[in-house]
Amino acid sequence: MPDQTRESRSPTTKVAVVVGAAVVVVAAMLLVVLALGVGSGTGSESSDTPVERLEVTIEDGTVTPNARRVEVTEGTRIELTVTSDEEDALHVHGYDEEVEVQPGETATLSFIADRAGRFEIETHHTEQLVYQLIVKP
Ligand SMILES: [Cu+2]
Repeated sequence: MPDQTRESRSPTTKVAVVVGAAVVVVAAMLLVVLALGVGSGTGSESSDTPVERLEVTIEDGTVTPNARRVEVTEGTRIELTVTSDEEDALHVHGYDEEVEVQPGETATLSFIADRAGRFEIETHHTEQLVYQLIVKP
């Protein structure tokens, strides 16, 4: 009889069943999270993404480097670091990425060079051509 079966189950058994079910649910959720985590790691931007670090220094009105040619392949992450003793702005033409820097501070700008071509990186206040970024397909 159903009633007898239910009564024969001790409260401890019921708790054990509930806990067991909860453990299964949590384990399933963990698997999903792990699967998603691994999936995103192999996405468009993984740890394999090449990185080109470019430094810019503005000191006493002099911008370094000056029109330096840099070649990267499409998909490279560009990480620009600007150190300046005056207020200025660094502009990546074509990608239209811009970062402002305050006197005595360091500013960074990071973007993926996902379009081939030749792009000028210049300062806007001191108006100097800093880099010529060549992005190869
Ligand atoms: Cu500009």
